[in-house]
Amino acid sequence: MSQIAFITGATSGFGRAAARRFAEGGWSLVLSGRRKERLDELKAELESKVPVYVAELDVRDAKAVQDMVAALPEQFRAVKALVNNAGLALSPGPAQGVALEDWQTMIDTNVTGLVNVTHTLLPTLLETGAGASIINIGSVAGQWPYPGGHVYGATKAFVKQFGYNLRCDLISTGVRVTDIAPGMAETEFTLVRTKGDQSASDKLYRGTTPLTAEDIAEQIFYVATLPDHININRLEVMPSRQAWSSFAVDRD
Ligand code: NDP
Ligand code: 8X3
Repeated sequence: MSQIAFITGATSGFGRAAARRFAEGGWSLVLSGRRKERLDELKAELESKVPVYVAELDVRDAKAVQDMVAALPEQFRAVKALVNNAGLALSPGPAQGVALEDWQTMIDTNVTGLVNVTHTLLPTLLETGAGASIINIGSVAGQWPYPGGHVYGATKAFVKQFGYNLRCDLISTGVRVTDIAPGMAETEFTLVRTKGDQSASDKLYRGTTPLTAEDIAEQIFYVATLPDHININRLEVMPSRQAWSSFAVDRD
């Protein structure tokens, strides 16, 4: 059985940590993202352990995704685990102040991008069959509304429901589908969300204990390496120092 993981958004955060975790587990890696120099650095770091193929890829571009998969060298073709991790949030303020372009970027990346990659790799995963996995990185924001969640949370709700619906169709194929839904985790996520405001990012994580990229990488690897007959449908993971809060009430 092939042991190849295909990870999108491997240049940072969960994706990069997952690449390291799969390498530790002896899996071959197909890694993508838009920042080529970071991909090259990661390849240099990991290729003494396992075979690594890297490709500069913007998941929003369906044709680029198809071309990249079609160009995979033979030894990297039989993908067993697809980790749909590439994604982002933008504009953490109220919906009424957000530029349309930011909503579109989130939809194009978190929804269209994830669909592009899944559609392109589905035939490969079906060929791999029993034990293959599609592991989608959703979010607590796909389940729980919060102020400033607007389109970001809605894209992650799509990720969750798309995965559940895929499971219905893939039931007899052996291909598993999981929505891993992290809560607060310290990565470059908030830096991206605030368009480069390092102090806002530092402030969000200060004085508490967020999840780390490695915590989520461990969950991704766990899901991918479970016995073939087990499908985790959704894994919601929060820091123990994060929880829900009360309903908001507008008062006079
Ligand atoms: P990072 O910003 O650290 O990493 C995001 C990754 O996504 C980068 O590797 C980036 O690569 C890639 N990416 C973004 N846009 C594109 C694109 N158009 N095409 C290809 N790759 C892209 O954040 P995280 O690691 O935290 O985020 C990973 C996933 O986890 C996202 O889907 C996010 O929504 C989700 N998540 C994050 C949480 C958190 O608190 N950190 C909690 C819950 C979910 P590059 O820029 O090089 O293209
Ligand atoms: C990112 C985590 O808590 O900002 O998906 O929604 S949170």
